[in-house]
Amino acid sequence: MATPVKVYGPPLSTAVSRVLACLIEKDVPFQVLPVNMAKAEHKKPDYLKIQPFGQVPAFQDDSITLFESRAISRYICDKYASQGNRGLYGTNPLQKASIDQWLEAESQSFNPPSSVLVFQLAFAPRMKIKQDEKLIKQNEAKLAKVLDVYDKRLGESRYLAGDEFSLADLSHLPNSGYLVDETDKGELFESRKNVERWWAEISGRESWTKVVEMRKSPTQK
Ligand SMILES: N[C@@H](CCC(=O)N[C@@H](CS)C(=O)NCC(=O)O)C(=O)O
Repeated sequence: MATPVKVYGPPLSTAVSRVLACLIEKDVPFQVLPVNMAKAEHKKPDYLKIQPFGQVPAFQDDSITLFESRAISRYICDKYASQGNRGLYGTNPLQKASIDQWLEAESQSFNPPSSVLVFQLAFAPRMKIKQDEKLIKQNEAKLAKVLDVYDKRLGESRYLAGDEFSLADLSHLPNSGYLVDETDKGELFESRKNVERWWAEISGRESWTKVVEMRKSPTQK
């Protein structure tokens, strides 16, 4: 049996869970290696050798180590193209271009406001950090504008990059999951009928429910 790939970091992290959902979609055996962020293990010299920015996740497959969750996910799709969900990153240049376009939209337009909201509303209270109301308001308004664009797009096609679920949709799961399940901002999704339909479809995927389950395990935090 092939050696499992290694993912360093807790499934509670949005970026780690993006990679885990991708591995599960692609049926790639993996091992999650704990990085104790409370003890700043992600800033220690040994860890910085594989993730020089001191963040999670880091990833290892045979002799290659990678960081950046979206780059890792693209690698997994290309390296394991013939197994699991084969269309996850498209099967021709046209599909790939559309998936890349929406992956960029996720990373450049959706992620900035949504990650601020996730930190402020879901993580800051757990970490006993004071919330910044002004920042929350500003980023809610930014995210609303992004979701207006998504709502229009999702009125034209079932998923962001076309009629099939793809890496572009998957990449939205981690931040959206926290916003809908653990904050009072789920209304941003529910008030837009196409976004609401899309969210119900993508969040119900077996790969994502498995990642959410992994977060509940005390050894995986
Ligand atoms: N763009 C990076 C972001 C990674 C990231 O922000 N990771 C967070 C956890 S979700 C982290 O390690 N935060 C701790 C820190 O920055 O010190 C990726 O997608 O992999």
